[in-house]
Amino acid sequence: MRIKQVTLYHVKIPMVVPFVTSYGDLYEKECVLVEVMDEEGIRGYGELEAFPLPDYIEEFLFAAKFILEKVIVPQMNGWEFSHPSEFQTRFSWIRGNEMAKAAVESALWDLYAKKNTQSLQKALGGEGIFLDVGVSLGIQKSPAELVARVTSYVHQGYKRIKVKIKPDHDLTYIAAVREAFPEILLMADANSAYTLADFDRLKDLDRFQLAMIEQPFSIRDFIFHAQLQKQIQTPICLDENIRSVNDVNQAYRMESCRAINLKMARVGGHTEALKIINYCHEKGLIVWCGGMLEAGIGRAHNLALASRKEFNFPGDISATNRYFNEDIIEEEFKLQDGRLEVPQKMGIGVEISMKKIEKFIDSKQLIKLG
Ligand code: OSB
Ligand code: MG
Repeated sequence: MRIKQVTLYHVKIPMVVPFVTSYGDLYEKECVLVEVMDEEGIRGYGELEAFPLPDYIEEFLFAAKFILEKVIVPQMNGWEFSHPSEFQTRFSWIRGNEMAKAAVESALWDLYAKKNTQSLQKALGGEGIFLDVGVSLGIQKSPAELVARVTSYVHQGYKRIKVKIKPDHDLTYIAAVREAFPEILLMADANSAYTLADFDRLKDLDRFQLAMIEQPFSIRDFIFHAQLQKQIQTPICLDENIRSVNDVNQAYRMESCRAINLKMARVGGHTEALKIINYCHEKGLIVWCGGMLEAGIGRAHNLALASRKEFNFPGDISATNRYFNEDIIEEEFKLQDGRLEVPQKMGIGVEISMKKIEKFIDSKQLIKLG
C-alpha cells in the first residue's frame, strides 16, 4: 500500500454538557479528522484526540497537528507498507506524540480493513456484536447534582458509572452516590489531582466498594501509586501514565496498579494497544477501553478494539447523545440495554458525513503525496 493523499479536517463540535475534570472544563470537542487515501482511491479515517491544552497529558492539539502535518504526513511520501503495524516501526524515531501517531495509524488500520473487505473489528481480532459500556461524569457543583446525573444515566441503562474527583470533591460526592446506589459498579477518576499529602483521603475512599480508583497521583509517578495500592483494597487503575506496553510492564512489576485504562490514542495506535491487551491478559491485570470524548470516527475505532475478548470491564464508550446533539458521521450510537453495537460493515463501519463536517469545520488541509 502507498498513501497518495491525506486530508486534515479541523473541527469543533459543541458538547451537550461541559465536561469538568480536576484540571479544567471542556465545552466543545475540538479535533482533527484524518483521511488517508491510497493509490486505488480507498479512504481510511482516524481522529486526532489531543485536547486544545496540555492539561490531560503533555501532548496538545496544535503541536500534535504540527507533527502530523509537517513531519509524519510528508515522510509518508513514497512509503510502501503491507500492514498498518509497520507504521510503528517507521515512525519509532519520533519520541512521544502518541496521539499524533495514533491518528494516522488508526486511519491506516481502517484503510487496511477496507482493502481486505472486512470490518475493523475482524482485522483487530475482536468479536461479538454488543458491548457493555459505562459513562464518565465530570465534576458537579454539589453531591446532590451528581446523584441526579448518576440517576439519569443509571436509568438509561449504563453498566458502570465513573465519577471525576479532586480533593474536596471526593468523599462527600462518592458517599452520596454510594448511598443512593448501593449496588452499582462505581469508580472514581482523579486525573492526577492528589499528592502524597492526600494519602489519608484516598485511603478513606476504600470503604465505598469502588471498582477502582483511576490515576490519583502525577502522570509520571509509579512509586506513590504502588505505596497506596499496598494500603488499600480498591484496585488502582492507571491512565495518564501509560503510553506503551513498556509502561504497563513497569507498573506491573512495581505493583503500582491492578487495572489499565487503555486508550488507543494515548498509546500511539491499535498496534501498541494490542500489545497492551495481550500483556494485561497474560499478567491478570484488568484492562478496559478508556475514552477521549471521541467523535464518531474515534468511537467506531474504540468499539472495534474494545470487542477484543481480553477487555474485562465496561469501557468509557457512551452513546453519541451523551456527548453531542450532532456528530460527524451518518450513524448515531444508541444505548441498547446498557450496550453499544460494534459496527459490522467494512473498516470502521460508519459513514463520514461531509455535510456535517462542513457545519463544524474550522480549517481543512489537503496534502498530496507522490
Ligand atoms: O481521564 O479518562 C479520562 C475525558 C477527557 C480526558 C480524560 C478522561 C476523560 C474521560 C471521559 O473520563 C471518557 C469518555 O467518555 O470519553
Ligand atoms: Mg482517566
